Amino acid sequence: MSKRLEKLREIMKEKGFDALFATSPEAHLYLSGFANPDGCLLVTVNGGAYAFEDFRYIEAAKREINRNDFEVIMPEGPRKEWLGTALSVSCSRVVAYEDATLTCRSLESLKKELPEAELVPAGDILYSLRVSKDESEVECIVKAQRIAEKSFMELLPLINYDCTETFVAAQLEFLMRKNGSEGASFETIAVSGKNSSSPHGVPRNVKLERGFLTLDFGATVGGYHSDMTRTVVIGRADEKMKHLYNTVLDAQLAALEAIKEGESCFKMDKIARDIIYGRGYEGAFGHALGHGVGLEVHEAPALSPRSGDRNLKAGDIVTVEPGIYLEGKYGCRIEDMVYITPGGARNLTDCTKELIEI
Ligand SMILES: [Mn+2]
Repeated sequence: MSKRLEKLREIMKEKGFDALFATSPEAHLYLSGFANPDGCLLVTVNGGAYAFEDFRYIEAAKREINRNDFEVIMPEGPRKEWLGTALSVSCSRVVAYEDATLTCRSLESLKKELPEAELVPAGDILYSLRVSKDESEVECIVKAQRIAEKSFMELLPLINYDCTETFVAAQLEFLMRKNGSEGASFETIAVSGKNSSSPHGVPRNVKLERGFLTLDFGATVGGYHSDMTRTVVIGRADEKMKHLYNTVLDAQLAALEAIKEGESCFKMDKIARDIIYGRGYEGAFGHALGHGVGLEVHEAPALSPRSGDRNLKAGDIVTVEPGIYLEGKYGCRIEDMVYITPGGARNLTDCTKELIEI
């Protein structure tokens, strides 16, 4: 049995779940190793595990899913029949559902279809497994990151004053696909001039403004995301812009220097925040220092003032992305991804942070 299923069943036993009905694309990929956004899985404690795949996916599912772990089934007829049968043959009464992603409407249908089952929220059970990345997952994320970096370097010579923000975003996404990405990790951010003061600004169909150009983007490999941000300058940076850029960079380098297994997530945020606020930018860093990255581009743990007593653990992959945003003027952010290792940390990002003027 796969380690993931083994661990999942252990936690299910502890929680008193007889079965987990997994409906999110992330859970499907994580547990079965096969991507089907419309498939669903039933993992039982006392019986087997089932992967329900429709006609569009069944051939690939049979090829790619480990049959020692899952019985691969193309369901026919109404769900209450095939799901109900799987539950009754495994004597499953307490059935956990993915409350983080299942819609209210789907839950109501499930309740009607499975009147014998006690439906309970799965809570963090899958997230707690997913947070620690194994070697194969790190490999996917590193591959995605290399694609993103290569694409960024290929993009730079293509940027000129006639480019629009939407063109720059599209070009970067094209380069990532060309270099082997399955898709963009999220809507690519390419914001220039005044638009760069919005941390998650939307690219406009207007020519690049002089000043900062912030590019926040990621590639995906094997369903795993990368995430990076670089800020370059269109034209020349004046002294104030250089001061701001160097403050963001110093804040990031200080956090990167400190980050390692056992350190507190809160403290990592504070190290960067203190530098930024201490140099005259009080209140201008309005988001968290970082977040976990994996099958979703934002997952646990957060490096934030609200991280509580969560400490970094070996296996975590987190971003370190301080920024400074001056309303009505401009903004700047620099983001790397870090893998927390036993006793240390490894920066997964390999890309220049020198101030680039275009
Ligand atoms: Mn990020």
